[in-house]
Amino acid sequence: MSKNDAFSLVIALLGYEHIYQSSDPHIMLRHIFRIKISATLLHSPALRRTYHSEKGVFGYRPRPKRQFKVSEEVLQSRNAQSNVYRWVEAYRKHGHKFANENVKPQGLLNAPELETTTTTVDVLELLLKQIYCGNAVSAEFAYIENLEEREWLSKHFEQLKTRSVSNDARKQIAELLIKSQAWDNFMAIKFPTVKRYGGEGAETLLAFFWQLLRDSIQVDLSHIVVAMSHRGRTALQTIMLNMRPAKIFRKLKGESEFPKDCQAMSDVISHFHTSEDLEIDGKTIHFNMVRNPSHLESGNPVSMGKTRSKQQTLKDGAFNDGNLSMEFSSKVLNVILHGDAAFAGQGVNQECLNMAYVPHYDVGGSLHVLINNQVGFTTPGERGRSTDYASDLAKTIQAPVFHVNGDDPEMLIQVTKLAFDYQREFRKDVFIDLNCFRRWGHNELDDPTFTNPLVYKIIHTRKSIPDLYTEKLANESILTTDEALKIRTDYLEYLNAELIAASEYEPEASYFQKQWHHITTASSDYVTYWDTGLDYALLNYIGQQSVSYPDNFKIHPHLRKIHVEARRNKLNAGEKIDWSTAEALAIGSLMYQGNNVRLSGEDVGRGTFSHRHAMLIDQDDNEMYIPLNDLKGGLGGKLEIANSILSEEAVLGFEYGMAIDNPDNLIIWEAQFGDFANGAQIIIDNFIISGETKWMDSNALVMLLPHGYDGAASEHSSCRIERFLQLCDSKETDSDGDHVNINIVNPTTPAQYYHVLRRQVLRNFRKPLIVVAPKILLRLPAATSTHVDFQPGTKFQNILPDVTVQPNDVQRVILCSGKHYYALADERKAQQINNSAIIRLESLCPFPLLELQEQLAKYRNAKTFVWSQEEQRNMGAWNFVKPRFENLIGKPLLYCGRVEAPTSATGVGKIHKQEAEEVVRRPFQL
Ligand SMILES: Cc1ncc(C[n+]2csc(CCOP(=O)(O)OP(=O)(O)O)c2C)c(N)n1
Ligand SMILES: [Mg+2]
Repeated sequence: MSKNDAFSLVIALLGYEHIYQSSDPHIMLRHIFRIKISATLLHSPALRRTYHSEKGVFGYRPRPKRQFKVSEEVLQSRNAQSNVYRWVEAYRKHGHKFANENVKPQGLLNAPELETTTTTVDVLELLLKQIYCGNAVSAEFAYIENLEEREWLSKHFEQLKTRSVSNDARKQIAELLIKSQAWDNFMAIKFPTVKRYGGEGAETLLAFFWQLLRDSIQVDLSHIVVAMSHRGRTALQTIMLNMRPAKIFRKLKGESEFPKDCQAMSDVISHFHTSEDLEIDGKTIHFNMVRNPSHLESGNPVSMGKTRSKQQTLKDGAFNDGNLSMEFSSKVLNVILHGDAAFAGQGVNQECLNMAYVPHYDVGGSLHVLINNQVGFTTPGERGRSTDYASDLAKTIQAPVFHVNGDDPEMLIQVTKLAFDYQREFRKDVFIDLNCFRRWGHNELDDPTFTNPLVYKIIHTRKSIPDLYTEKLANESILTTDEALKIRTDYLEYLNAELIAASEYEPEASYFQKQWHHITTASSDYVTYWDTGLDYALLNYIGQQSVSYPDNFKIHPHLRKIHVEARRNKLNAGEKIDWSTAEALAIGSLMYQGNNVRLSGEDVGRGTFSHRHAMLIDQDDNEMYIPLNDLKGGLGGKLEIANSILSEEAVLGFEYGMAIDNPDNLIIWEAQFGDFANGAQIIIDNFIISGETKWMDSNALVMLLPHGYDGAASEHSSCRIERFLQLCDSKETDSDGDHVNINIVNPTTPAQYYHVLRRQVLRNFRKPLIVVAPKILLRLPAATSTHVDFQPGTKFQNILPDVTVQPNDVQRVILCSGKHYYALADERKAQQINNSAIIRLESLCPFPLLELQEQLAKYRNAKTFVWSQEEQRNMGAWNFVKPRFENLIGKPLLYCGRVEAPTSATGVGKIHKQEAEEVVRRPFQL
């Protein structure tokens, strides 16, 4: 092929042939470069995204752009030996396929790039084979784009096998492995029917934690936050994390893990959590292992959120207001342990990884370990995933993966150190894929040979990892067989003593301590009321600040009119205060009082309905500005605006993790439309709804769920109120107290919304809050408040009474909730009806019994009681309100609303209109 032909081919391949007619290849090349340069210009920071925060905003500082160059000398030598260099690179890329760290995924053994015909490179080949295709470890990082990282990884990985582990460390590791085996043996004998999800086959994991703790104290970390599923969890907790075995034994004898006077319903042993100060080589580090619900991997985002909350509380990393050059935490590390099947199978992992480097969700990289026993329940790898390795998802965020043979604890120690150092250096996620096995059936009670007979033939004839390792140390005269035996017998003796002690063991209260010390359990006997009003002068200042910006800030002209000036006028007049202003007043006033507020969800900064504008964007340079963070005076709370990735499960899990960590931060998550929350159902069911009851983990997480039938068809109309009502533990036959598991409100005025938000962190107890949030009320003139609704002495009202009717005239009482009220009120006015009262249930849970009784007592002549809703009969609050009304008020309640349907709203405009007219007309006619 001639030179010109070659260039023509390149041009054709690049798709430029329609532009380049020139026959001179050099001219063509210049054109190509010019095109590339202009494309680069388009990617300049100012134009890269629709908005950004290159200068940093609260909770975010841009990751630094590091300058990296391979030295001239190295480059020259690589150029001179380009074939050899390519060949070395091929080993770096493909070596893992031939490494023998354990069973290889099928179909990997192919890499012609590794072949060579020269003999002069024999020594090099040997070395490369040893490093990249060895027995105990292999690495994948060739897909990482960043050259500096690749260079760093090859350098450090190539030195890995030259490092050694001290004999003292080896003895300590052997002790951990022996204890781990003894723990599982003891449990098998004493509690043969318990599903313990033993660590047998993966005992090496303890070596990971041994090294992790030592690395962590070396760099002065103060906290490690860990998510971990069932496998080997209790062994780790009892052997390394100071959990008294008596606590587990007591539980297995049918008692609670909580003190006697505690109401918690509690959980199984493989879900126990740890919050413990560990002493390591004279230093203290706090180890927090988050709860592990049965839904595998769902605790991962929770641990990320908890990590970030701790970073915030410690004013660490981007939260450090003194050291403005700090981007990353220096104090708190997130560690996540996965099962192989669950890691590949559960979508929340993709969401978590996708979130890893996103501003306001970045925890500075997590350290991951896959406990890869190469089976999930009965499912082998090739039926459990489409990828070669169980860890392949890691590649989506270019995280390096180290595959380690679980038979080699010393290699795991080296790799742990390498992974830790990488995480510290680049503050990115990194994975250790611990190839191991599972000695018994999934939960020890079932028989693995039904489905995996051949593998289990091998497993049942091979020695255990602890036995192999102690034999090795005995052969090297580092730990004698007698010493190993003594470790085991001493430990079994200790476990026996703990078993006896279990009947006397009294668990200590581990809740409402440290940062939670001022929080208490809510009363189950009564509902409390909280004065959440404030002087209007202060609110006016806060409101004005919420739409202020620096002189040189170029605001969007339309926004200046409809948002900034409109809000200023409303505040000055003290009336017609709308929803988003009330929200700003609630958030700003909490900040003024010292609470941090975090608002997270898709597009929350602007707001789905373009009503919030809590962040403003400079029209000249795309920079973001958050007015409330420049509040003067007050106690300095900050607002974090976290525009999230398009995920519900991981993001809500993250926010829950933040909310259980610090009771003084108000964490608000907003769904784009209410029923998108169903993508986070696992987080809702297993954590938010039940976390306090199971685990004594209170939280005041707020979920804003836009709801309301407005012709936008099924998914956008309903937040599925009925589901949340089904999930709450409000009583059907008795009055509720503050102790209900969640608060569900459907506020109809901005002031009500303001009070209910403020109440969240001003009370002395914490409850998750579900807000059935508005769409049309955001701008409905009737749905506005005046300054008196915010003044001291005002509070959230569980019911909004009817103040327009003469009580004695009332023959019909219509109960409703939410925006439907305004349609009913309009209809009553249009029909000139004066014998019907309309009562708004603003709180659904707790059910506002007292207030309802009080209101109904006013209407002595009322004979008809109607529940009116716009939702279908099998949806909305009807099925919740009916039994409570009839049981507790003692009168029959009639239904008025849409008929039963499998979907929440029609997609046909005309039908929607007919239905909408019908649901407001009929309550007055029944
Ligand atoms: C979300 C979810 N789906 C299903 C299950 C039921 N289940 C429990 S353990 C398990 C297998 C897990 O395999 P793996 O992740 O490899 O962990 P291993 O038990 O092998 O350590 C399954 C399917 C579950 N707990 N959670
Ligand atoms: Mg597994």
